[in-house]
Amino acid sequence: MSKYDHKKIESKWQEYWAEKQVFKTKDSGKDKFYVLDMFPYPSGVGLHVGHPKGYIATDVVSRYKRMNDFEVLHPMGWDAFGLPAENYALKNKIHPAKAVEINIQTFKEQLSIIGLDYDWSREINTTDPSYYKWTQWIFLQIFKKGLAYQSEEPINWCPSCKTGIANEDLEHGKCEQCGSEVQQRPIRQWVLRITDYADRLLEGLDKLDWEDSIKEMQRNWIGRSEGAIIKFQISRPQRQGAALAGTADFKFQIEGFTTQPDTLFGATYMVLAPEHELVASLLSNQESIISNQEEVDKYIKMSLRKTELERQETKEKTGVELKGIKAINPATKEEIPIWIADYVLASYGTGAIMAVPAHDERDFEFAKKYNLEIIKVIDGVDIKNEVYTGEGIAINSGEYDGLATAEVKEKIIKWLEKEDIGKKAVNYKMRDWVFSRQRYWGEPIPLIHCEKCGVVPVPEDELPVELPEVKSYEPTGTGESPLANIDQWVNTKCPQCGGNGKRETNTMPQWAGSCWYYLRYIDTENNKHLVDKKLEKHWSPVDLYVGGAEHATRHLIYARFWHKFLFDIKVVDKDEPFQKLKHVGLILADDGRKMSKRWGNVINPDEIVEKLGADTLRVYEMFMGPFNQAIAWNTESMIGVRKFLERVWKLYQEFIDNFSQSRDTANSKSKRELHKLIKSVTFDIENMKFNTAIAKMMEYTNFILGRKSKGETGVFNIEHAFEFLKLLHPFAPHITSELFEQVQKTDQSKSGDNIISLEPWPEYEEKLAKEDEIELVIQINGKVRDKMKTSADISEKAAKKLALNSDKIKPYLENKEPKKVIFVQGKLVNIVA
Ligand code: ANZ
Ligand code: ZN
Repeated sequence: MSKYDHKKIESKWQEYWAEKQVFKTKDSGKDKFYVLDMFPYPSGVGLHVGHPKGYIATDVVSRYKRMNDFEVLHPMGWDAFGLPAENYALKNKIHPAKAVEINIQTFKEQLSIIGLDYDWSREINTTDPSYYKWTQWIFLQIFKKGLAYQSEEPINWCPSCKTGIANEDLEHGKCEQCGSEVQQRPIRQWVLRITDYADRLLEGLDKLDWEDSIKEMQRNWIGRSEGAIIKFQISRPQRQGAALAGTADFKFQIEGFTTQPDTLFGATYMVLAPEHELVASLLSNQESIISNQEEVDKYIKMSLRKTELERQETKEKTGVELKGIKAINPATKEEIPIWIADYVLASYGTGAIMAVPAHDERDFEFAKKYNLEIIKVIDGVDIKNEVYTGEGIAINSGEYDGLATAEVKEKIIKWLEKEDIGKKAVNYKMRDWVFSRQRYWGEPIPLIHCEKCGVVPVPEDELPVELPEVKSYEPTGTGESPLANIDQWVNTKCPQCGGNGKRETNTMPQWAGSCWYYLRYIDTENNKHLVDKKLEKHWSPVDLYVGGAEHATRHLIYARFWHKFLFDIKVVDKDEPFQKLKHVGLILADDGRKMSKRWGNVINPDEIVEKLGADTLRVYEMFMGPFNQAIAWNTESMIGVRKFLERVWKLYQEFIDNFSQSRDTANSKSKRELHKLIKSVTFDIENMKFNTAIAKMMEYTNFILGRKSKGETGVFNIEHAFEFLKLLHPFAPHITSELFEQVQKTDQSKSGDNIISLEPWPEYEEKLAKEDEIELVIQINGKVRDKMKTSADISEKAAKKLALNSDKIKPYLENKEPKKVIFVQGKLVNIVA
């Protein structure tokens, strides 16, 4: 009997697949299935065992779909621009382009030994000029539609990475790349109007087959709030004895955004963010309107030193009253004090609020601390809190008293609009997307600054604007990219007037290339269009997209944004790119921590492939636990998987050695087991429950071996032999290819050179696949009190009788008639006593 030599088998089949181009996507006219991995960014350290988990899963699905007669598109490529690649290159003193090339080589080798069925003829690399030509092209279309603008607003500046970064690239207020404390610096930036798409990004979620948790993260990130903007007039109270009359020409006002206009009668003070422009203009006013200027100045300086996050997180609220002015509550006509406090953020809403301490916790805390008036305007009690934040019936609200919150809201907004002192408003947490970086390793932004014409797009036929060679790609730290130092490249002619122009030297952020790569896989060679219209229509949307939950917001929002834009300009046919999304749970180290060089707990897939084989690695990673859950590595359990494959190998070797028995008719028990297995493995793969699919195949193998060892005949014939291999094939493609070939060669009745990867998926007969025995659960008032094995199609009458006569049940009934007995076919009997 031959030994299971995984090395020989795995390299044999990997070579065969590559040479025969078995997995090349064709134009076959079959139904399509597009299954996509989030392409990796090829880092210097290579893959650890966590990375391939998602790739193995898409490979299982891809192989399964191909066997189900779909034309499958399963491509792979490299997301290679961006800070990590550049920082790695700087550290190792090689050009980023060179570093990327080396790293891709390593990654590709590591992936190839796992036996993934990618169509490598469609490989893409975001740093390839023929690719980023189209990234630039999309940017130009966005620019031409007025959705890209320059801004000088202060943004986060990382002093160590020496570049501006978007809010969403911060981790707890620090640079995500290097952990440095960021500063606020005004730098000229290109910004994309993603907020124009906020509502569509939100609504689009409803029709997507995504996990709820990820949809919820997107909803929170977009953060849509409905409410009103209300204008409050500012007055200067008559000071005793002072000649400060004449409030009539005093035209200042404050606009506050609120989600609860219904609480207007309870607004007892106002708060401005310290950066609010009104504060600056009041302070610089010659009449010295604010009487405590010094105190106010000091407070502003102090709060500017804090990051937004610190401001939101600090427990103890602080603030200063702006003395000398008051606001007028438009509903009560009362004068209320105006404060500045840094718990109000300048970047949200209008940067000013009406404070309702009776019904808002932050306002309450603040009012308590500074002794401000608290007026309840909604009737209700919160047992845990002094503040009532729920809905209820209005009180202390004039003509609105007695009405419910929703109604008050509506009526007050109507009144505000009629009186022209406010209007309905929607606000988003999401900001426009800061889209430029002051670094070398990114797509150049294809614009030219002309003294006469302003900003002029590079003509499309001159794309790509290639990254020039530089002597030093170190960041300059001046707020300009290293490209700014290359005069030859920077100085150019204006495409519009022919005069002197300068190229834009900012580059695009790391996220740009991944915003549309899934479209390029459809048509990688096209140099006339980003993607051919007909092909795009055929292959879109991506049917299944798999990747890490860390991309739940940024990548998946940016890509949806660009896709919707491309839909609007009629480049793509559908307005959402990814129909189904599944997220991969992390693989943790065996110590339960994240795998990291820092902890020295990284497990390398190459070693496992070498020692135990790719099939063992693949089956183990799919068997570890539910696919989307984090789970710790366990070497023993992996060895268990290897033993399973060895048992399969042995089963088939014996089968081949005793091939004359292969035509035995299958006995009925064995037949049923096979059909049940086909049904459940099919269901499990469709639902990405890979672990249970594998568990059932293990049970099945044990069943067969057990029966065979007892000398039973008709347990495992030629039909079983082929069908089981096909079920296992997506998970363990090498060993199953080899065994399939061996069985075929032994079987004289077949011509014998089919390969299993292109065989049809097994079908099952429903009546054979039905469970014949079940565990009938017996409950009393919903609590499980007994379980018993019965036939699956037990009748209602028989099941009830069985339940009522159970020794475990009788004591609960105390000889009384139950009120009701409920029967669920195939599952349970519930007795209501
Ligand atoms: C009055 C009010 C009464 C409020 C009440 C809440 C409860 P979301 O849901 O996040 O949109 N707010 C508005 N702008 C703010 C800013 N720049 N900084 C800090 N807080 C701000 O929250 C909107 C609510 O947060 C607004 O509604 C406002 O307080 C506050 F019983 O106005 B509310
Ligand atoms: Zn010009």
